[in-house]
Formats: sequence, structure tokens, C-alpha cells
Amino acid sequence: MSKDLKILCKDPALELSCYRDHQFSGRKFQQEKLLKESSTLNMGNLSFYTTEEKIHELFSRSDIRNIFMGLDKIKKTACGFCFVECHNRADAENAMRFLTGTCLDEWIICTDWDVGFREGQQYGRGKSGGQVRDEFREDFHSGRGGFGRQTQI
Ligand code: GTA
Repeated sequence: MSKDLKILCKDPALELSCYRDHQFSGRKFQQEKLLKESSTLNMGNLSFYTTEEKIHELFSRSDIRNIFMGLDKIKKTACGFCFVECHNRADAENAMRFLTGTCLDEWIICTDWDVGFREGQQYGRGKSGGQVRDEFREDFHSGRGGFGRQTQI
């Protein structure tokens, strides 16, 4: 396929984001390869009230392998993200096309490729237990735990 045709065939919804897990233990090229072949999605910007059942409902048309809800590592309550393992890349690509920008429990969710779920990855890495991004947020979001944590300390 020519370079021009390849560019035209690219689906922007499936492109890798600029997020890279800085705790990934392998080499950079391994991380890139895993991301390009992965069938695991990270879903972010979820309401803290979104349940695992709701995520199952959202994927009711797809055959998924597993859902891992993101949890506050101290309180063990939902903290706004999850990982969804699909059976193969094609299923994950379809889910990605279909779900990006979907509104769930009043939040516009975002999807991203993940290298593949590893135990421990389900926990927020922020100092207070939730996601790092929520510790730097200064605005109020009732669906995401009120004010950013940093402002509550
Ligand atoms: N695939 O986009 C993602 C993603 N995110 C945001 C988190 N995870 C993601 N996975 C994919 N794509 O397993 C995964 C992590 C981990 C789990 C919880 O979710 O791999 P976390 O959100 O608590 O911690 O992760 P993480 O990802 O290690 O945080 P990081 O990369 O430091 O910061 C994330 C965002 O927080 C930044 O992009 C920025 O928006 C904000 N942020 C971080 N530091 C600052 C700062 N100093 N000032 C302002 N904003 C900041």
C-alpha cells in the first residue's frame, strides 16, 4: 500500500494517545509494540458512580473477557476508570470506535489502548488513593469526588 493510501486509511479513533505508563517495566519499543497489538482498553473520565454492571451493559454488543474497575487504593471504591479486556484486537477496535465520546452517567468517557492488565494496575496512584489527575484538579465535580483532593488537604 502506498504511503498516501495508508494515511487515508488510518482511523483517527484508533490512534495511540500520548499517554504512556511510566511504571511500565519493559523497554520503550516493547511498550509501543504491546500498545499497537493490545486488545485491552483503558476507559477514563468515568463518574465515580458508574458501576461494573453499567460497563457490562455498555459492552453488551461485544463479547468481552474481563472488566477491572479502577479503585481508590485506600478506600477500595470506584475512582473513575477501568480496564476492559476484549478477546482480540478487532473486537477492541470496534469497541473503541463505538465508545469514544459516549456519555455514561453524565460523563463523556474516553478510551485508550493499554498494554494489557497487570495486577495492581486497577489502583489509583495518587497520594490520597485516587487517580493522579484528580489530585491536580481545582474545579468541583460531584460525579468525581467533589474538589480535587489536593485542595481538600
Ligand atoms: N492506557 O490515559 C491513560 C491512563 N491514565 C490517565 C491512567 N491510566 C491510564 N492508562 C491508559 N491511558 O494503571 C492507568 C495507569 C494506572 C491507573 C491509575 O490507570 O496506568 P493514575 O491515573 O492514578 O496514575 O493511574 P498515572 O497514570 O501513573 O498518572 P500520571 O501519568 O502521572 O498522570 C496522569 C495525568 O494526571 C496527566 O496526564 C495529567 O493530566 C495529570 N497530572 C499529573 N501530574 C500533574 C501535575 N504535576 N500537574 C497537573 N496535572 C498533572
